[in-house]
Amino acid sequence: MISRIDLRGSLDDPRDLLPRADFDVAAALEKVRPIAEDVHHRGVAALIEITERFDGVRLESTRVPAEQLAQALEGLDPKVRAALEESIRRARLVHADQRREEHTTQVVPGGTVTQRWVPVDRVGLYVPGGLAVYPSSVVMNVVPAQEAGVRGIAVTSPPQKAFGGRVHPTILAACALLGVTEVYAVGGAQAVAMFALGTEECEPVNMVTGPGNIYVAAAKRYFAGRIGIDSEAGPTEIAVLADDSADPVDVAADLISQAEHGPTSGSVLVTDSVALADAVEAELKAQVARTRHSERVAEALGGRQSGIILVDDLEQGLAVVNAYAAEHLEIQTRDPHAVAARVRNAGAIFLGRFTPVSLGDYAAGSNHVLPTGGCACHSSGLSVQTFLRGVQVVEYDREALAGIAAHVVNLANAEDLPGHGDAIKARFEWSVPGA
Ligand code: HSO
Ligand code: ZN
Repeated sequence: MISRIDLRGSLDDPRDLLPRADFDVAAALEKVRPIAEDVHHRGVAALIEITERFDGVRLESTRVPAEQLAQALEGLDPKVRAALEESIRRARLVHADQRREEHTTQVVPGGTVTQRWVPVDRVGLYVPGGLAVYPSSVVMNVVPAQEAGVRGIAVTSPPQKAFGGRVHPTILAACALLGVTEVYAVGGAQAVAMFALGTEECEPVNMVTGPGNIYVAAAKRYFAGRIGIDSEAGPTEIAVLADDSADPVDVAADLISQAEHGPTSGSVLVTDSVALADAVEAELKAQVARTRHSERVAEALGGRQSGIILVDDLEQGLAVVNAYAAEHLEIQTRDPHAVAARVRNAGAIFLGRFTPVSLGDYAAGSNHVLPTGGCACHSSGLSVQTFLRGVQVVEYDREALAGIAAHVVNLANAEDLPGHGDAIKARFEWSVPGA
């Protein structure tokens, strides 16, 4: 059911041999363009029509009324409420620690550069619907934005036909628990267009974050530049780097846990132990048969984006996981710390037997909005930093400027931009010794 890729003895660059999902954002851009244009020209009327077409729901308004948020919180199962509250508490602890302090560097006496960190003014946070509902993603989007000090926070999520055309009540309840009052019942590319362009019912935002389907990713790419975005999220993936000390039952359960997101999710085991590979494969068969979403799990595990990769040793295993740059990387080896210290590319790393990815999905305190599809080699998961802009405040007094004036004038001349040099000379009666 899951394919095997044997890299033992191979000296090739593992990059081209790795299992990877097809996620052609560029192709989806074509579908996004008319949606973006329609929302641009017709605003809410376009959103209502597009939502009817794609979600089968006729909205009266795109904005979720305050009473619906209150009702959802009232109706929330107390066990789910307690779990969400604990998830929020832990996420706040971690994200509050990511805040950055203003820092001043004295470059020379009288010359300073201060690095300030300023939150984005207004953000639009996307919470996916689809095969599952993700109240946990409300927490993972909202908490870092709040801890960064973002003042305007709007959340959007697709309306659900099965819930009377409303946003899923647990998502609404999560918003209410977090104190978010501005919520929209719009999904897909049209939601990103709504945030980027603004409508009669929604002020435009400066930044959109959060995972979504390929059309959400394409819409983020379409509007990037006009607005800030986080990385384009593709299907979820997990890689497990394991030696013969790993428990095949745990490993199989963890591979299934992320395959459960949908048929395009990627689950990859990298191991130097054939015995473990055999045992995990047998366990997968047994566990997939009894897991609730066995059909989509089987499809995900059997897809070209999943596989068991055999390597000679952990050294080669590290080369493989660094090339793969997994969204989630579990290390199930005898000395996970030593191995983790050598991982360069991963969205998040989960160490040892008692740190499964699903802990991180809900309540480790870490963020679960992470770079997928190999983007972990250049991007980070959501954090307070995502929502901060660095602004440098520069101040030199007369002596400090005099001390560097000749160098600036000479560099300006070297670039044939003498007006730049003149702006320095003007401060010193047009005479700068050494220039
Ligand atoms: N594994 C997903 C997040 C998630 N899992 C939400 C369950 N709920 C992407 O990191
Ligand atoms: Zn998950």
